[in-house]
Amino acid sequence: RQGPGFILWFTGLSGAGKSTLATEVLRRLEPVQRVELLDGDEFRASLSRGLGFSREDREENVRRIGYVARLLAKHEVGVLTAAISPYRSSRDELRAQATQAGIPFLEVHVHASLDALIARDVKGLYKRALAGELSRFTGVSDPYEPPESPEVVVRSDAETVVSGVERILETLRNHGLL
Ligand code: GGZ
Repeated sequence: RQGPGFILWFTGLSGAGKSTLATEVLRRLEPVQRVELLDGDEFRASLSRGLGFSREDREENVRRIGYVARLLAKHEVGVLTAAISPYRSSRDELRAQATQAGIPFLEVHVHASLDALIARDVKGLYKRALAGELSRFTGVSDPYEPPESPEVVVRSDAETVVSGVERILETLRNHGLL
């Protein structure tokens, strides 16, 4: 079975679990739908190589991810993206462009408290940011604007990955995309 294309846009702080959730949703969709995951980290090593973390560079990175997402979704691919995408205006612009192209755009806010992220700190980035060794680190020394009406909110500090994944799949079902 091949469903329609869509963009499932994950947004949230570093370490909140965007990639983990997106990877798991991808795995669940693969048997029934052509799917692709566009990860911020991978983009920054390829199409967005050389971009830094200024507002301009982040917006450019997000625009590029959005552009590729639209190309794929136009051809019935279910596209999952996992980038911090901290600016509301950037995300809203992508939503408008997708909507105009007839592509369903669903935002997933992956949320955890800063305390939880600092306690977890898998990559040690928060420690470095708090020590002042990383400038412009989202949530510590750079802004994050949470979405105002995301289709899904996953509280990754209060719910299991399985539960988050189920609610995301349920939302896709409710939108007739699964
Ligand atoms: C935020 C940073 C920074 C700064 C390096 N701020 O958890 P990670 O490590 O693997 O994912 C983060 C990634 C952020 O890239 P994105 O493309 O998702 O960001 S954006 O949407 O804002 O363009 C983090 C790492 O890069 N990283 N420095 N200063 N995250």
